[in-house]
Amino acid sequence: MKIDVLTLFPGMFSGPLDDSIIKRARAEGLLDLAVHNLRDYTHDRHRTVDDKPFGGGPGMLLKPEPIFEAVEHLARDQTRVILLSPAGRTLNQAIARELARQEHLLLVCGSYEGVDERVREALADDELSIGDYVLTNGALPAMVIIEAVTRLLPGVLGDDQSSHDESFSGGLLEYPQYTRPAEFRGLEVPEVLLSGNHAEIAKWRAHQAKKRTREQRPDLLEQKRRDGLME
Ligand code: 9D3
Repeated sequence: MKIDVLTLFPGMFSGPLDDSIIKRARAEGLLDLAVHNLRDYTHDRHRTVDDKPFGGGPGMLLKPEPIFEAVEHLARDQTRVILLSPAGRTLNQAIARELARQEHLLLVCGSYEGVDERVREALADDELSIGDYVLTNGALPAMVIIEAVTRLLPGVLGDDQSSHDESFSGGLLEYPQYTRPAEFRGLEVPEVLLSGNHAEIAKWRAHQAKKRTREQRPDLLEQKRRDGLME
């Protein structure tokens, strides 16, 4: 897969993408990633990327010309152009899986100022947020998407991990897990896990997963009910 990123902060991308699974995916040619500075698509002496909103109001907006020029330069027929903004659909595992099937992603990072609406109207195939909190720009969200998508590309992770994901995507949080020692600073591993009784262990895990989901993420149980996956 090819991923291009368009950002005002290309420097933020060195480090996170040079490590771990993304580093390996790039080295093995499974991921071709390039980060582009939006200012390189300006033509004036000050490399201007923003301007005041028509109609007034606080702050500035990313102006359309540099973004249009950059996208027209970088996009091909198969490209999915994704605008990152707090007003987008919220990223989830289903969206990550869909993005992982694309040939080419072009991630356009928003900035605190917001973008001229014509970018949305005429350029973006999709608008994504990573959650309901305010960041200063779309660079970290772009890296989150790159990470979530890259680990789903064929050959990046072992089969083990992929099948494990499927069960998480089944809609519950994970059950509690323990490793040695069986007692640590007076904290004990639940007896059933040491019992060797695999039927009992499976029952315990299912119960714990459901309890944890009810306590931490009741919205996931509600979603399963709506999807008709329960009882
Ligand atoms: C001033 C009103 N703001 C709307 C809440 C405008 C605004 C705030 C922050 C516009 C852009 C930004 C910068 N954030 C992103 O570009 C962004 C983001 C985010 O802040 N949270 C979660 N996901 C994303 S994806 C891009």
